[in-house]
Amino acid sequence: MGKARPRTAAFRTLLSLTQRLALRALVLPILMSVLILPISQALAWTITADFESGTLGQMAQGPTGFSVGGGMTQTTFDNTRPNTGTKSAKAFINAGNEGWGEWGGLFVNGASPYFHSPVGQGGELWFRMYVWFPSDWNWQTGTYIKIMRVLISPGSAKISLLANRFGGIVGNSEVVNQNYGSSVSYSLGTWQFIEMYIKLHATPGQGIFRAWKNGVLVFENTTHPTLPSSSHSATDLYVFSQWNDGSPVNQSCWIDDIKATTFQPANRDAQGHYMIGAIGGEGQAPTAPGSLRVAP
Ligand SMILES: [Ca+2]
Repeated sequence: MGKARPRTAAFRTLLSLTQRLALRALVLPILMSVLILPISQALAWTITADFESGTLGQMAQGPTGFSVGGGMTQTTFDNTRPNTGTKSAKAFINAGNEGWGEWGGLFVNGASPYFHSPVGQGGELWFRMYVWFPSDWNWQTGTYIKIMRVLISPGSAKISLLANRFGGIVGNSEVVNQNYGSSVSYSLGTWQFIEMYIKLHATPGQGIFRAWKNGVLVFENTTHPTLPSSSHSATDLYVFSQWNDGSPVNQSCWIDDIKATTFQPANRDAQGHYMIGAIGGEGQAPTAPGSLRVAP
């Protein structure tokens, strides 16, 4: 971090006093924030994806999109319905398809361009996205539709936000084979932001799983473990990925402004729980789209 300030005398002379003061104002708080990070957050990171820099019609992966190799074939950079900027990702699913490899995308642990690290016992993970489902969206399914997921490794267990066939928000943990119901549905015909939070812990009473819609708590569970063992960790993040029993019709939705972080956000919900919340209100130092901010 200290290298952020130019060191050569020649360079210093190019900086006006005002510029130096501005640099100091920027760098000092960052240094201080790193120094006071607890050891458990030593590898804290933030991922952001706003889909602004990709090629229209191409798979929505790479800088500003999903991980390289984590894109899905029918989910592309699109400029017809941005939440912010001029682009978002249009996620198409074919009638009769479950959408795997087609609908959504992954942030893969250790993969370019993010290289985010696993989140283990005692760690906390926030994961938010904006999503727009059209007003004639058809939720039909015999079971559930995956919306946002966190992979627990090693193994294949996931902690997820699902949709039921009425468009209701349902939580699910494959760690403890539990569903968490809610009285809240995904909205149609408007942008909404959906967020999940997991405190990762293998001890009952120490793990936490929460979800919000538009910054309002949808459900929480504080009694079930969120890891199978203390040596497991959260690794990959999924958007969509599988429509159990297949989509009833050809249909597209849009996603934008994904943010995932292990830094404690400044925002809180009405109950006082920390959350990322709405874009622009995250209360953290800005992070460039597609970047990964890692504290040493
Ligand atoms: Ca965007």
